[in-house]
Amino acid sequence: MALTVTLFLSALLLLPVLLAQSATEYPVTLVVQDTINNRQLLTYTTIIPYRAVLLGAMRKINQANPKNFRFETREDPNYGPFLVSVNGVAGNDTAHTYWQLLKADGTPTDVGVGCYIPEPNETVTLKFTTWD
Ligand code: B12
Repeated sequence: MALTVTLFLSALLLLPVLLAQSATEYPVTLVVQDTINNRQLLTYTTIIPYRAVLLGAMRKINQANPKNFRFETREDPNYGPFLVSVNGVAGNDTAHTYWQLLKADGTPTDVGVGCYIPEPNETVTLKFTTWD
């Protein structure tokens, strides 16, 4: 009996937390940086649902600004979507260029656009750069 009451009370206490999580939306900002082609730094902000992935934020930004923000991905059989191009600028294997994904602290994400979950209010940078 005591156990049942304890379980019931615990569930009751957790309920507001669960409801708050499912209703939460937050802004994320996307910066597009391409110093290789001397392009102007571009910044976009959108609102995403709780723990949505970066690709979802990019799609929302594209829908809101179809002329100013467009991108292409290629499906990798193992790792999911690979970001091939942003605003018409595509990575190139021969030139060793690619679009790198950087977290707010400037370090690269350890997963691609289809898996990365931005933090609330995080600024993620898409940086056109080279690999060695
Ligand atoms: C080389 C390499 C790259 C090169 C690939 C270019 C090239 N032509 O060689 C470059 C520098 C472009 C690269 C980029 C990134 N990579 Co990388 N990469 C590797 C590495 C070291 C070897 C891949 C390889 O050559 N395999 C052998 C070949 C024969 O197999 P393959 O299937 O043909 O390989 C292709 C895929 O691996 C693909 N690829 C490489 N990285 C990534 C990342 C993602 C998300 C996708 C979808 C595909 C992909 O490119 C390879 C060549 O075409 C692996 C780690 C490892 N040791 O496996 C990480 C690895 C695959 N990369 C990883 C990551 C996270 C990235 C980035 C997202 C990093 C970032 N924050 O920017 C970016 C991709 C961004 C984008 N534009 O979408 C992760 C993927 C983990 C995951 N579950 O998502 C790995 C496993 C490393 C890690 N951190 O653990 N990568």
